[in-house]
Amino acid sequence: MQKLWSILFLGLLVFGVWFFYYGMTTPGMWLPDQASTYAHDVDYLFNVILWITGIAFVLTEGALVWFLFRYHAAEGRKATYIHHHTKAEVIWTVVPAVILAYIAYAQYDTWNNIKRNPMLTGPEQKQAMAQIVARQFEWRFRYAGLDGQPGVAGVDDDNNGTADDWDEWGYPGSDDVESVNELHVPVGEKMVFHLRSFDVLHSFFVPDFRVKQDAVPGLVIPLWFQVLENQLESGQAYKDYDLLCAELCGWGHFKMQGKVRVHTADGFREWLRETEQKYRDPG
Ligand SMILES: [Cu+2]
Repeated sequence: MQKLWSILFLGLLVFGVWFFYYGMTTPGMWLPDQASTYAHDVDYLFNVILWITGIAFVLTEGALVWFLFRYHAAEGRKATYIHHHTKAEVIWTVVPAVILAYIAYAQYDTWNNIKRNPMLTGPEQKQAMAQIVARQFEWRFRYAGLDGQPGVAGVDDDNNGTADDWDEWGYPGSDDVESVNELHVPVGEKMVFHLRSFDVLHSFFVPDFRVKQDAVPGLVIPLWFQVLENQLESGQAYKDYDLLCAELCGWGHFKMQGKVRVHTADGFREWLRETEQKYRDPG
């Protein structure tokens, strides 16, 4: 019976490793395109952690199989109960501690670049291109417009990341525009966004960009990304990417999906101009 179990667990080990190998080597089954500047760094960390956990899985599962196979009860032996083993305890404390310390060290630059970039906070912060408002169950985007200034240029230009930056939306003289479930951005530019929630927790998730950020009611959370120039082939006007909500936010969570349309730099400005024109002259 123990032999059967050891074969079963060995099968799980072999299947698990094969399944990962199959996924990694089959086009379209593994990670999505690396479409943003930091996608590569995020994937590197993902792979580092996958290898560490993968090796731990093979070792522990292998040990399980070996012990099942080698020490079965049929021989009439009793298990030994060991109460205290300093050497073993030191090993299983130090090894994970070293691994965790390494992961903390390895992710530091990437985390800093994505979450604590000077573009987002402090004196060097960059003007947000748009505000993203998540609500049950849609995404709403308000763009600062061609003047790069939410509301009316010259009025409340502090860009301090609070809601009031966007309160002048629709004021006379403002060139801000809005879109729903379709975020328009230019290729190759560093862009900052202010993420807010209208009601509950949501999560702004663009898999190809490796962007995932919770939207929290009451907070204005800055985020940034830069789409790689090579995403648009020459002559291509735009390309669409999936946008999802990655936080279970209610019954309609499943339909809280949209797209990010990446334009050429000129095409994006043209879109802003055209959309603003429609606002001014709806007929
Ligand atoms: Cu949601």
